[in-house]
Amino acid sequence: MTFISPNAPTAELQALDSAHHVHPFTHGNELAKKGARVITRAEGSWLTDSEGERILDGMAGLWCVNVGYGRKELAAAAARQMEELPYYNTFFQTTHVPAIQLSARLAELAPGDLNHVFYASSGSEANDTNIRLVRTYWAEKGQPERKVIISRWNAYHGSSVGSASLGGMKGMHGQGGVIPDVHHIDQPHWWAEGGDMSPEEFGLERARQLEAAIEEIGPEKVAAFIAEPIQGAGGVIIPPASYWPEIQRIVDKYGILLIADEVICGFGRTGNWFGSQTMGITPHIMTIAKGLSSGYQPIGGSVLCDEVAEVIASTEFNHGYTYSGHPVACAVALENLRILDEENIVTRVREETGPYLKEKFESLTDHPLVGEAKIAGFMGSIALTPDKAARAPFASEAGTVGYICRERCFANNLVMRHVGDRMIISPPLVLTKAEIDTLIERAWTSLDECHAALKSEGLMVAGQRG
Ligand code: PXG
Repeated sequence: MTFISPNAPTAELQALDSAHHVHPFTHGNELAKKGARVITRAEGSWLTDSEGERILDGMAGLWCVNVGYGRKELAAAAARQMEELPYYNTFFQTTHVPAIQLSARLAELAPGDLNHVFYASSGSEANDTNIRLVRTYWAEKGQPERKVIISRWNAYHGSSVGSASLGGMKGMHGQGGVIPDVHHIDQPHWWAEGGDMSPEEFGLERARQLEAAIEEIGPEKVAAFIAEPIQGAGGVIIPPASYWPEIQRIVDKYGILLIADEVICGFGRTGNWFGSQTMGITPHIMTIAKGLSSGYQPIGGSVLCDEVAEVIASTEFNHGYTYSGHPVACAVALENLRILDEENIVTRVREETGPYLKEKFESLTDHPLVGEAKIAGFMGSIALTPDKAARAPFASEAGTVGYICRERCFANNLVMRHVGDRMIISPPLVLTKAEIDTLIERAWTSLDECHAALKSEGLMVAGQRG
């Protein structure tokens, strides 16, 4: 057997990685030329790589490490549970204490009568659950023709074929196809698509596409509308204030189910326990994952309101995963929720560090490359533009400039992602004010360097607004 020391030289680790490891959402041959960055440790909001560099993690991993890295209580909760009961399933009329405890706690935390949890190991699995769940719900209510789920272009709901079909990422649809009976409407992305409308007019216009779609498909065929309270992977798109109230009105008018995908927005990210609270909406189902365990264990789920749970309970629900309600994952999630609560992390994001970050983050609009900087709680994005007044995109292929900016961030030891030519942050919720200052300083330096590179490469050229 090959023995690979964790302290092996970076180049050796990279060579083995590219020889045997297929990475998600990665062009394999390009990565092989460059070598992956090898992360070896992490503490608080800081990563360490195999070269010993300390990197500020402006993305909390993949939007998930809400309580920060290195929490020994979470390691201890996992170890305790592994010793006591490392695995048992929740099929066949069986349960265990961690699943009972976590479900009861989630019922307390979730708004309104969202009191029932079906577990999965990821957001993708949970959204696959939702597809079967809403169709079963309507079938049990005697309306089996209600199958269509309406979603939005540029939404992200997961990577399995079912959940990616709900999502609105065309690149994913193109590889492997989509399932039937999913319909997409446009996203409420005012900066890029709002034209000459005010944000409020545009928000209403986009919300009313839901009503038009329901009418076109036939209200008797529509099962549900799914959306992230704030789109995350699509580029942190905070909808105009007019959007969600109008969506809620339409959902109520037609009596369809509202699924709020809280995989990113949940567990404090927007300054409340759930993004639905921040946006003032009342979903029938919430998708959860990521911050539920702060990424320390793979766990997700669907949280159901009383009525949906009651209807589903009236039949045998032919659905489940080996790891639905995994005891170690549940124990870690429960401990994570205790930390979020007892250390007032959510309240701090809402009342203290969130407002501080907002002020600093919005000041990035003073930078010549930044068209807008929008943030809700601890999820924010900036639009890079060659012409602020025109809200113009770059003439170069979307993502060219964002990639250059992201590479500058990496070089300055800051993880800030790009989605097209939008830069996004979603840091651990424990980020301190001093670390917020560091994040903003590094972002500013990276923007300066990106700006200089664009000028020297002749890329400061405006294209046509979509
Ligand atoms: N819903 C939402 C809103 C998500 O953001 C999922 C579902 C799927 O969750 P799982 O656990 O199956 O990955 C997500 C995941 C990115 C990125 O690059 C975003 C996600 C996952 C991976 C990468 O922004 N979001």
